[in-house]
Amino acid sequence: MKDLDALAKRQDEAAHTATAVPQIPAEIDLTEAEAYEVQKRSVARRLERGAHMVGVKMGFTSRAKMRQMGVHEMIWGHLTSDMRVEDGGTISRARYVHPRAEPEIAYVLKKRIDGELSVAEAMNAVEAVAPAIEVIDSRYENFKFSLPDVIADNASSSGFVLGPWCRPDQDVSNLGIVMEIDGRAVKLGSTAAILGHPGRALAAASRLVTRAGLALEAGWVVMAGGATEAVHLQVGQHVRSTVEALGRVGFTVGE
Ligand code: OOG
Ligand code: MG
Repeated sequence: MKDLDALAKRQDEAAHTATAVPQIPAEIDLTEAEAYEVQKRSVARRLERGAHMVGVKMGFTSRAKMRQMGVHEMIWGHLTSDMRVEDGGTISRARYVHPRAEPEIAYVLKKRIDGELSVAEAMNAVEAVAPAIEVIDSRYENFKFSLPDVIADNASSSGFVLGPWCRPDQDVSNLGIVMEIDGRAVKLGSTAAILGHPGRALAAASRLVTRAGLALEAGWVVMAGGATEAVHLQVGQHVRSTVEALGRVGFTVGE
């Protein structure tokens, strides 16, 4: 018998205490479905401490991300209220194991999505779109993981920053992105890197998340996935991402 509860507790404690853990032993041979069950149970422990669900994140929706991490399948994770970082705010480096930042865009939903939608249908459910940065932090040593490992670890998600909300009826298929650290451009990209159109990440969320038995609720945020590779973060850095036509979003890394 695989002890999914024990794995959930281990992943939750690793995240909660910012302590790296070894990868899940290969002998356990965790399936993808079991890994999502571990993710769900580990997030449930966080919800018991008082956080609430605010959305989902998609992962590995761009080739740059797949290549950087060596994982070639789309994944998703839960976003909880305690992960939200204010735009212009400061994160505490001490609360993470080895944080990285990646430029994304985020959607907020005006309608509940409880089944698989086409891109056009999914975009109809969108209230607004915003430039966003995800702070990822694998709880595994050396930021190394297999597909089931990263799924069990809530898809490395640990923080998200949302910029200004913009009208949803503009074309977001190919907007330039510049991510800067301390005013120096470190990553250049385009929203087109996200599955050719970031709306596809939302359609994919409707498929994968509802298949897992969870609906996407009105008011929830959906992060479309990193458009470029993620960059390591260090104390004192100021990170900013600017998305053409949408605006900018940023934060500072404190101790
Ligand atoms: C896994 C999470 C992937 C994305 O945007 O592609 C992700 C990781 O890279 O650690 O968040
Ligand atoms: Mg991401």
